[in-house]
This record gives sequence, C-alpha cells and structure tokens, in this order.
Amino acid sequence: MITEDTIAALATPPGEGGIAVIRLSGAKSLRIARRLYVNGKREKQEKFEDRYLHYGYILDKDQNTVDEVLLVYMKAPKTYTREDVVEIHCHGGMIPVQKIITLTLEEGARLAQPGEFTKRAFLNGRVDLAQAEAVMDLISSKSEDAAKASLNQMGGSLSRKIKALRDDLLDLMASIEVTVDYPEEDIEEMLRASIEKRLKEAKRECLHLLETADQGRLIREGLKVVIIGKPNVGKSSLLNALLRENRAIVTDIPGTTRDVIEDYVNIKGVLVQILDTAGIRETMDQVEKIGVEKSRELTRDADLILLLLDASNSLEEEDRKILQWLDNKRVLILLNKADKPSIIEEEEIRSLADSSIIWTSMIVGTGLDEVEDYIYDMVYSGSTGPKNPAMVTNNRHKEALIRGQKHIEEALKAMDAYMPLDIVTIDVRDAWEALGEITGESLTENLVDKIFMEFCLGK
Ligand SMILES: Nc1nc2c(ncn2[C@@H]2O[C@H](COP(=O)(O)OP(=O)(O)OP(=O)(O)O)[C@@H](O)[C@H]2O)c(=O)[nH]1
Ligand SMILES: [Mg+2]
Repeated sequence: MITEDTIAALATPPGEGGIAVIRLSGAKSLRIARRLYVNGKREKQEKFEDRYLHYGYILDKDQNTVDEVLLVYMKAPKTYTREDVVEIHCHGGMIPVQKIITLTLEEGARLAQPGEFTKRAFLNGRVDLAQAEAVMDLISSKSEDAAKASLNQMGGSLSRKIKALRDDLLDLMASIEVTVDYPEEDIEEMLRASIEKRLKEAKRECLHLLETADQGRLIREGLKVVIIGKPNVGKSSLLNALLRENRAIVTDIPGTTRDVIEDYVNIKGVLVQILDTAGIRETMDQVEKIGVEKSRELTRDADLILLLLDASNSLEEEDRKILQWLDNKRVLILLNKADKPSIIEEEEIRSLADSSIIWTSMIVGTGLDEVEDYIYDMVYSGSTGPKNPAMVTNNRHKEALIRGQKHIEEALKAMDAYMPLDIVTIDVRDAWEALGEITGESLTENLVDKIFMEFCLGK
C-alpha cells in the first residue's frame, strides 16, 4: 500500500505521566523530525541513525524550546506499520504533547484515526486481521490468561490454522475443477471419495476450533457469576469472602442489599465478575421489588449462578420457586451457615435440582476453596491452564467459523446427494470465503475500516 499521508498521534494514554510518546508513521516522518528536532547542542540534524535514541529538543517555529525529548527514527520496512516511523518521547503533560502534535500537523502530518497504525500494519501485510485484533485484545486483557491467549493469536497461532484450512479448501476446488474439465467416470469416483474425506477433515478442524471458543470467551471476557438467594442467607458475605474485602454491607436484617453490587476478582488466573444481588422474596417494598426484578434479570446472561440456601433452616416455598426458575441454568448450590446446626435436607434439594452442592460457612470460611475450584474448572475443565494455543477468543472469528463450517456441511450434503461436483465447489468456495474473513483476506474495505475504528487512538 502506498499511503501519501503521514499520520501522528499520542501513543500513550492522555493525561499526566512521566513521559508521553508521540508516534508518526509515513513517508514524511523523517522530514518532520528534521524540521522540529535539534540535538543536545541545539544543532539541526539531517541524519538520524536507524533505531537509535537521539537526545535533544523540539523547537517551535520561533525556535523556542517546547520540550526536551528523546527521538527514535525507525526506517521502513522493519517497523510496526512497515512505513518510516518516528517516535518522540516527551514529558507526559498535556501541554508539551499538544504542542508537539500540533507542530507535526503543521509540518504536514495528519491526526491518525483510531487503530490506524495497526490498520497500516495490516494493509501493508505485516500482520493479518486476526493478529491485528489480537493486539487490541492484548491491550485490553484483564487477566494473565487472556493476555497469553492474545499473545498466541498475535504470533499467528490461529491464523496458521485458518490458513492451512483455507489452503486445503482451495486445493479441493482446484482438483474439482480439473475433473469437471476431464470427466472420466472412474477418476470422478476416486476423486469423490477423497473430496469427501477431506471435507470431513475440514469440518472436524472447524468444530475443533469452535470448541475452543467458549473457553476463549471465558478467558477473554471473564466469567459472570451471579449470587442469588433469599434475604439474609449470606450472599453479601460470600461476595466479600471471594473479594477478600468488605465490599458489601452485611447485617442480620433481611433485605440489606437492595441494588446490585459488582466487582472483579482474579480466581487462580480466571477473571471473574461477581454480582451480589438483592435477596429474592415476595415483597411489598417498592425499592426492594425493583431489586428483586433486577436479580432475576441478571441470572439470564450469567455464566454461573451461585444459589445460596440457609442450611440452618428448612427449605421454604421461596427457595423451591427460585430453584424452579433456575432450571436449565448452570447453578452451583451453596448450603450456607454450615457452622450452625443443620436443618436443611440435602436429599430434598438433590431431588429438586441436579446441580452440584457445596456446604459453606462464611463465618468459618469453609467451602470457599471448593467454590473457587469449581469456577476454575468451569473454564479449564480440569486441565491445568490454557493448553491449545490456537484458541478462538473473538466473537467475529467465532461467527465466521460457524458459517465456514456450515458451508462445508452443505458441501458434504451435496456430495451425499451425489450432486455434480461443480455444485459442490460452490459451497466449498463459500466456506473458503467465510474463513478468509478471520484473517481479513476476504473482507470488504468497509468492514475492515469498521473493525479498526473500534481500536484505541494511537494504536
Ligand atoms: N452463622 C453464620 N452466619 C452467617 C453466615 N453467612 C452469613 N451470615 C450472617 O447472616 C447475616 C446476613 O448476611 P448477609 O451476607 O448480609 O446476607 P444477604 O444474603 O446478603 O442478605 P440480604 O442482602 O438482606 O439479601 C449476617 O448477620 C451474617 O453475618 C454463615 O455462614 N454462618
Ligand atoms: Mg446482601
């Protein structure tokens, strides 16, 4: 790609800081550096060594010092964007930053759009779309495992799998084309068998990648865990115990929590969003009523519901009702207040729900380890950390994979129905196209633009 314009943006977060980095990319970068920069002896500098930190000053038009800086020039094509890149490290205040950016604009740069540096890296072929998206994911990752998954994807782990899959499909299409041109029956028979086998393999690979998507999403976005139960059973105490801080108010008055309280906690590397809710009961209190309604709503898109029951009391009608409307959801039942004489009957609960049950006490601290293990296992199903480096963590990728897999399925159906091979090849091509959207090879310019607009400024 030959871009005429040179872009400039603040690459570090806006605000006050030790230093700020202003990045320039494009053919005019070096010229702009020459115009604005003087070295430590306040001399103009023509030649900038590649990848060398130069010490000096940025001067404005009247030769007044704007800031003392470090400047690095990175010569194309071995740069992030594959274009000439200049980074100016100035002091991290808004005034020097704004002044320097304005000066670069006056010298012919234009302000970069969000994600434009990475977009150039993509358009210039340094990374594919999945890798570019991984950069953003890495920046926004909130747990170590999420960062690890992004790094893998940035390194091309997913892209390589997709590329292999697409190469295979392309190869298939080529061999179909050959037979269509030379229709000889026995050759076609042989080919049909091999096409079918290869399509099945491709389908398996798609499904295999899709299997990683659920885990991928949980690793990236974290697990949404909602605590519910009747008033006073110890929901807020559980929240506090998991967070290891007194985040929510705990009292022995039923109905203490009226609004949703949420926070994030890292459980063995798994990012977990925990929500404590208002106790569920039939209530005349208007405020509480809204709270109860909210609790119900939250359970709808929860990954896990922690249902607390008071073990020192017998099961009540309200508990049964809650159990009923939680049917079909992933629920872990906690029999809390296990430090008190227990009255609740585990057998009865087992007959009402097939969820796992853990006895807990928030006062003594029992059962908490088990709760944490359960959450961890939900993500890693007993394995020790993320194993598959090629993991689908992005919804856009998942959706393209589903479509690709469906087209392969269609192709297989067409094979089954003994349709002519040039009909089969249409589905194969559709699958190939769908998968190409992941790496960006078969995406329209508009869609590519849209994806990069979601990036942050300066990246
Ligand atoms: N003995 C005993 N008391 C507990 C336990 N867990 C919580 N409690 C007590 O039960 C009372 C209610 O606890 P909360 O955590 O406020 O209960 P909640 O479910 O959030 O209540 P609401 O917000 O009113 O719905 C407090 O007095 C807690 O100290 C436990 O495991 N054992
Ligand atoms: Mg509470």
